[in-house]
Amino acid sequence: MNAESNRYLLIGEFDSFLIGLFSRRGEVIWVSSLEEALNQTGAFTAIMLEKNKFSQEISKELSTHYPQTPIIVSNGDRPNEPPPAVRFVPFYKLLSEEIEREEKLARIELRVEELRRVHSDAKRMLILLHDNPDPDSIASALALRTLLKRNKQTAIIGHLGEKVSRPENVAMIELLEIDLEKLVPKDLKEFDSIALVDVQPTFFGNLLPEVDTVIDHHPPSGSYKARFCEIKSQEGATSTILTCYLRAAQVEISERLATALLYGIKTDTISLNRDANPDDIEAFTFLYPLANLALLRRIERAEMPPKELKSFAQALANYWIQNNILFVNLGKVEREYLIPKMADFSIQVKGIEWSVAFGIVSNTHLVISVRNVGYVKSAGRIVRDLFKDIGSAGGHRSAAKAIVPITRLKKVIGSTSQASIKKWITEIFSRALVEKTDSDN
Ligand SMILES: [Mn+2]
Repeated sequence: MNAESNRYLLIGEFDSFLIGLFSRRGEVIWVSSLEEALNQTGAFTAIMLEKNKFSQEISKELSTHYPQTPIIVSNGDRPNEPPPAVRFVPFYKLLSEEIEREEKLARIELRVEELRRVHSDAKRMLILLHDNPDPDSIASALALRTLLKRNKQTAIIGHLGEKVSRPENVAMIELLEIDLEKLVPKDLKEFDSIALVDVQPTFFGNLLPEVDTVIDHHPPSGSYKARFCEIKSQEGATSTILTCYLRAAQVEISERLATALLYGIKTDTISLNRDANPDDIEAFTFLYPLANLALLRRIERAEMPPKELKSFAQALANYWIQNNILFVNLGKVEREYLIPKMADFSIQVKGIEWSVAFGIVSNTHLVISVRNVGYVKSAGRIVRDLFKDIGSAGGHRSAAKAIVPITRLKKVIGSTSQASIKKWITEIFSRALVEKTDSDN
């Protein structure tokens, strides 16, 4: 937000340096009473209320008068039943960058109130997902249900597609005890309101010209009517949007919900590598300590079906070694975790210093996992040097990973055939690792 457009309404006794601080961020209107505050014209970025001025009544009057304006109470203790969109911020935070975060959260909280109003009259609502429910959509639905203070009787999570079959998604549904209903189009009439998460109405053709809510991170698609619409295509996952909502509304996030949301962000951003922005990272960092990581590992390492075991074994049988680097090409894989698993396995081979396992995930990305024995060059630095300009890459000393979109790969090596990928990977790693070793000595 730029300083010229910021306007702050400060009510009460504030220290002059606090006033000074706010003047640097925008225009400050400083008043001492509620009457004066209600006499102002124009809109405000935020209202700062000194703690002695706060009461439920005053905040109610202010939010009626300035309906779209966050209210921040300085140094106030949070009452047991705080009014919506009022935040209680310790004094020191008013002096720091955190005040901008608090303002942002307060603005989001106003959006949450709007969203809650849209569904407040519905006895039984539907949270509808796309036809192939994935972790991001399922987690977002759970989060929306929690945000709207509903349960599985009053908010049904459903989809119109086939039965979920992808092993991790099945594991997620089972281990987190998620009730997902398979519906047919005529069922849609049975609900008092409909919210779409991680998808937009146009996905369903002409079936849903009008819905109550749309929350999605895909680019805006076509035209439709929605009473509440939040499309944030800059976010890597819908789970990020909902995590932000839950935080802003200060809703307690259970371990189960945190695990689901963390997994949703992780899968949609390929572990924060694809299309992840600072909001995704912030949501991820916030959820991480709340989630059950043991459970998450069980979901991610959902049983390996025999078909996968076979392709794993076949890929391994065709390994090749060059300059003490063991390479394995997994070809097209459905589940990304097979690639790091293969790299981990291959580094155990005697005499090998590096292992490089790679494969194409969801037909869209080449994923490369690199391991080393630890006393050589940093794996993280090697992959960053090799891939930072054409994809995302990172890691630490002995383990690293790179992701290259197939479209970029095609531009770089001129083809996306298995043979050319294999040749390219072998060449660039051999060159980089031999060169690096030489320049070390
Ligand atoms: Mn998504």
